[in-house]
Formats: sequence, structure tokens, C-alpha cells
Amino acid sequence: MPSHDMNSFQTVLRSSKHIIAIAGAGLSVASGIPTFRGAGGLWRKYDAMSLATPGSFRRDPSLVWQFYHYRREVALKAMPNPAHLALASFSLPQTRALIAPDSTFTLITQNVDGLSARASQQVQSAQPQFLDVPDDTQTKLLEMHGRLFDVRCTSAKCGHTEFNTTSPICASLAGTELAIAAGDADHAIPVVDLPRCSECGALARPGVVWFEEVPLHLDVIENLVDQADLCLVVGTSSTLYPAAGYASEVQEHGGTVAVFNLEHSAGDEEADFLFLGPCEETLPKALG
Ligand code: BJW
Ligand code: ZN
Repeated sequence: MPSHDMNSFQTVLRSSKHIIAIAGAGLSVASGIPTFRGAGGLWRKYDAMSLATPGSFRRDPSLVWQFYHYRREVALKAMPNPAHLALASFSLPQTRALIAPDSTFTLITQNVDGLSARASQQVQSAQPQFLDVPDDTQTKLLEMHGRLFDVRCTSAKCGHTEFNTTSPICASLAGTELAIAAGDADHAIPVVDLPRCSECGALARPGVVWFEEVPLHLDVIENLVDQADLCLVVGTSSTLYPAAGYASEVQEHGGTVAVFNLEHSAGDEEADFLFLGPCEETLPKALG
């Protein structure tokens, strides 16, 4: 049976040297971003799971772009919540020096909303500027399923990707977020009017990782998982591979796993510690 004891968790945290966190959609629920499965929202009548595939984009790029335009607009208006800020603060070496001395920390997020990066910027800009932190201890964040604001060329010859937070991303998508929000996207946009690559003019696509596509940073992540002696599993249903396999890998080589989830999930199977409840409440306590 996993422990629910916060003091015991903090004792383990204090002596851990290589800490990773695997985050999922539950991390952003308190920022108003719905989850994919389970508690916490779901994207209106549109099944993110069936739209998040290369086949859906080939069949209906207009609907897929309207869906991602809507999600870009939601993410642009959202703000990092106390769970993002707790992780971002824990990423600072000066914070960890007090809680987990001489440790490394990397946040591996499956989320594409950019809120963890924004939380890091927020937390870092609140630090006194005279603090000179060595480069290798700076915040480490790996967005393994890509980013909503990356826009990638579909031409294999080009492959140009750019970070683009323009709202709306193109004129033809303006206002379509209202129809998606109402669950009523029947407006077919001609492919020529969808976002195009700024380098070669081909159709562009959202720079996220869809089903059957290979997630990003896998080599770096595998090394981190191999070394980790503590793995925090935050707000994920732990059903999507390869991310769902990392906690058991850490446990297999003797590391500790602590799960922070609103409710019971597949992640409980690996949990040495289990903190049920909103992570925007449990994480700031655990890492505070
Ligand atoms: C709260 C909360 C609060 C609510 N506080 N908690 C076996 C091995 C490897 C792969 C496979 C395999 N079998 C099948 C596969 C393929 C597939 C897969 O895993 N399928 C499963 C259904 C089994 N995987 C893939 O296709 C991946 N690619 C791949 O495997 O390539 C092959 C390869 C791998 C490695 C090396 C070489 C080759 C790609 C997966 C891409 C996933 N893409 C998506 C969409 C991204 C773009 C977008 O956002 O639109 O990623 S799908 C979706 O699921 C999204 C998420 O990042 C991901 C995970 O979901 P997450 O984050 O866990 O969200 P939810 O909604 O499931 O859970 C939310 C949780 O929060 C719940 O538990 C709530 O209780 C909780 N919660 N409020 C705390 N306040
Ligand atoms: Zn191009």
C-alpha cells in the first residue's frame, strides 16, 4: 500500500539526488485547460483523442486546425497555477538547496500548453538579478509532446518549424474558436487559407506529437529515467506510452515514485507515495 504521509515523502525528497517529474493534463486543470480523459474537463464534443492523429489531419485539416486554434486561444488566456509555480520554483537550484540539497531536477511534461515554461519565466524573473546560477543547474523542462505554439511545415523536404503565438494564427481561423467552444464546427476552410509555412508556402500543422508519432527528447529522457532516484507523477492518467512506463522503470532500479493525482489512476500501481487531491494544493505543500 502506498504511503500518504507528507513528512515521510519530504524525508525521501531531502536525500534524493536525481529527481524527475512526469506531468500530464491534470497539472493545467486549475488554469482552465481541460484534460483528455478522466476528471477535469474534456474538450467539449470534440474527442481530442480522435483528432490528435496524423490520419485526422490528412482527412480534415480544416477541422483539426480549428480545434488547435481554439486550444491555442484557451492557452494564451490561461495563467500558470500554483502547481506549475511549485515545480518551477523547485527547478531553481537556490530553492532545491534548502529542500533537496545537491540534487538535479527535470520536469518532463506531456502538456503542450506552454504553461510550465511561462511559470519558469515568472519564477526566474522574481529572483534577484545578481544571483549568478551556473548554466547546468538552470531550469530543465522537456515538452515531450511538443508545443501548441510551434507551427511545423508538412513538407518533408522543408520541415521548417517556428514558434508563433499570433492570435489568430491566420485570418480564416478568426472567430472559429467560438463555434468549437459551442461544439458546432461545421465551417470548412479551404486548405489554401489554413496556416502555411513561412519558408516554402506548404500547408503547416500544429507542432505537437500525435498518436503513432515519436515523442521528442527521448534519448535525454531515457538517460534521466535511468538515473532517477525519485520520480514525481503529476496529473497524468499514466495510460499513454512511452510516458506511462517511466515510473515503473524508476522503481525497477530502486527509485521511489510519488503520485499526485485528483483520483486513483493507473499510476497508483507504482506509487510508493500517493497524494490524492488537486495537485495545485498537494504539490505546493510537498515541495514547499
Ligand atoms: C488531476 C487534476 C488535478 C485532473 N490535480 N490531477 C506500448 C508502448 C509504447 C507505445 C504504445 C504502446 N501501446 C500503444 C502505444 C502507442 C501510443 C499509446 O500509448 N497508446 C495507448 C492508448 C496505449 N503512443 C503513441 O502513439 C506515442 N508514440 C509512440 O509510442 O511512438 C512510438 C515510439 C515510442 C518510443 C520510441 C520510438 C517510437 C505518441 C503519443 C502522443 C500523445 N499525444 C497526445 C496529444 C498531444 C497533442 C495534443 O495535445 O493535442 O498527448 S494524446 C494525449 O494523451 C496528450 C497527452 O499528453 C497524453 C497523456 O494524457 P494525460 O496528460 O495523462 O491526460 P489525461 O487526460 O489522460 O489524464 C489527466 C489526469 O489528470 C487524470 O488522471 C485526472 O484524474 C488527473 N487530474 N485534474 C491532479 N487538479
Ligand atoms: Zn516549409
